[in-house]
Amino acid sequence: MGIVNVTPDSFSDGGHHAAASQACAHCDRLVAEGVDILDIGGESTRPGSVPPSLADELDRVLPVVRHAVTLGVPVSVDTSRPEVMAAALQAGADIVNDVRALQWPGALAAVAAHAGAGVCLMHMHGEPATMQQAPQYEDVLAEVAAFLGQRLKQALAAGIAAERIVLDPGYGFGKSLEHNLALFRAQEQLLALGPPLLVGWSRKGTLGQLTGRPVDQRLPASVGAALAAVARGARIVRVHDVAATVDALKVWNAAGLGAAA
Ligand code: HH2
Repeated sequence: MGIVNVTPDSFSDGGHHAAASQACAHCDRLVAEGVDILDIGGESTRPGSVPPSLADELDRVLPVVRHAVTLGVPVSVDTSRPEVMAAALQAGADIVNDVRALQWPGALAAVAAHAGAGVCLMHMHGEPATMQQAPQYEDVLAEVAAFLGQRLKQALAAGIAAERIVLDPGYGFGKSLEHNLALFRAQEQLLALGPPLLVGWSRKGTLGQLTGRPVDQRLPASVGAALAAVARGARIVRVHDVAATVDALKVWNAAGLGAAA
C-alpha cells in the first residue's frame, strides 16, 4: 500500500504532494513502481496535529481519488469522516482506511452502505493532538487486541462482512518506543482475531529512535521494518517508498519466505 498524503503537514512528506496535480503525479509514480493499493489521505495524524475542516479534507482528497481510480489498482481513502468516506466510495474508491476504526458517528454506516468496499480498522490510543503525551497501558498487546476485537464486532454488527475487514495495531499512535516494540514482537498473536493485518512502520519515530536517523534518512529502517512486519504475519504494508519495498519483497518471496511462495 503506497502512501499519498495530500496534506501540508504530514510528518515525513508534508507539502510534497499538497497540490492535486502533485498528488496525482505521485499516484502515477507509485503505480509505475509496482504499488498494489494507493492510500490517499487529506488529514495528517502525526502527533500534535488537528484535523482539517470537512470542506478542506474533501477538496484535498476527491480530485486525487478521481484520478487514482483510473489507474487500475485498488484505491483506499485514509479518513475518519463519514462524508469523506461516502464521497470517495461514490467516486470509485475501493477501501476505507480509518485510524479511528469507524468510531466517528456515521462512519460504520457509510462503509456498510457500500457492499463491495474494504475497510481497515486501526488502533489509536487517544487523539493525534495529545496521543504521544506519556501514553499508558497495563498490557499493550491485550489492550490493542481487545479494542480491535470490539471494533471488529461493531463492524460485523453494522453489516460489514468479515472478508471486507483488515486490522492494524497502529504503530506510533499513542504508543511509546517500548509499547511499539512489545506489540511488534507479538504482532502475530493479533491474527487470532481473524482478519488479515495491515501495518504502517514507514519512516515512523520509533525507527528514528532505533537508528538515530532523522525522518528523511529512514528508508533502510523502513524497508527492514516492512519485511519484519511481513515475517510477523502482516499481509499489507503501508509505505512511502514503494519501489524499494517492492524490490525487498521480491527477494523475500524468491527466498521462499512469502505467504504466496
Ligand atoms: N499511519 C499514518 C497514517 N495512516 N493508517 C494505517 N492504517 N496505519 C498506519 O500506521 C497509519 C495510517 C501516519 O503516517 P503518514 O500518513 O505518513 O503521516 P501523517 O499522518 O502525518 O500524514
